[in-house]
Amino acid sequence: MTRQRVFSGVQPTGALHLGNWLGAIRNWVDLQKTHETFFCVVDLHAITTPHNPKELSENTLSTAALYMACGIDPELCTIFIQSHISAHSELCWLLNAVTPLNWMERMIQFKEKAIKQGDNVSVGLLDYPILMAADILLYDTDLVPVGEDQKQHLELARNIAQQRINSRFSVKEEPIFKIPEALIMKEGAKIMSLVDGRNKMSKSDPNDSSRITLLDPPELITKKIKRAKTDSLTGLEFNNPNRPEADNLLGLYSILSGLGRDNVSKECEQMGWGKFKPLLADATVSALEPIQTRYKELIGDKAQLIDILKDGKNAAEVVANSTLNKVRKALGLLDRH
Ligand code: AQP
Repeated sequence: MTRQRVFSGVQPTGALHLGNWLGAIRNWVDLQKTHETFFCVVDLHAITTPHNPKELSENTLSTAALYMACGIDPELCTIFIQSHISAHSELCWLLNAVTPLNWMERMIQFKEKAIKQGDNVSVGLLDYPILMAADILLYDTDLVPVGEDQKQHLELARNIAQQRINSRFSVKEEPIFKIPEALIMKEGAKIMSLVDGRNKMSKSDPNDSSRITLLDPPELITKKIKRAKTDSLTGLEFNNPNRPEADNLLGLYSILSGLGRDNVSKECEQMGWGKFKPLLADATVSALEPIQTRYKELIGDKAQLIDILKDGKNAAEVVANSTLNKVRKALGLLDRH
């Protein structure tokens, strides 16, 4: 039986944090055992906001190493760098040509990120969801693991595929693109900032104390948790809309300790913040320790890492080029071979 295909990626816009791990990569580790998986470091997305070139290449390699340190296994999945396969940019252009501008102007993430950047908003930022559509559609993807924040982008990819390509250009009703479905992930889907429980933890938040990165040393983790925003109440609880920090930190503790929500609910219902924070710090340090150890080994052998990414590129490119050629042909571009 053929396995369903999954595609996903993370932008190398900075050090990966607990949100990227618990909301995305951790789920990929399970998916690679049951699905055919393509995991990509989406470096072309990372240049749509202001960036430092030297940091970008370092972050690209370290993101790939972190995927593997978290348990992504190149024997089970295809792991590669987006910009190494030119079909991503080319399909993006083809999709640009058929997508109405007003579909793009509705994208919430664009509006949010554009506000932060004032006059410096690039066309690339507006185009980001079309590049994402190209990423997904190139691999005949069945399922895309998405958090709440990416649902709108996946819907756009589906609409472009169905309404702007398949229904207009398919010959003999044979669809050009497979229409991908969202795979909504379970508990821990959204990890919030340590300095404001109403905002998500993010790589690009200028405040370093807002996130715990996967490579933070134990002392720094403890310090960040000690400083994390709390409230003046004793006893921690889930799901109280007036206590977003309690919900977030308790949620983190339940996942990182492996105890689960019911157990930590009981354990912490009478607990004060002073007692809780060291527990959370210890659980975080212990959960990250094996990832950090494995990361050091991987990043210490760059030649091997680059070989793995080359193999991934070669495998992914065959699939990507085959889809791209189908689209080129359907749109009437003269065969280049
Ligand atoms: N706080 C979060 N909680 C749960 N999941 C999260 N993800 C990101 N932040 C959280 C998930 O990580 C994957 C990769 O995200 P991305 O790098 O492509 O872009 P992003 O969602 O915009 O992530 P960041 O960390 O906030 O990066 P910047 O600051 O560069 O925009 C996605 O699956 C996402 O859901």
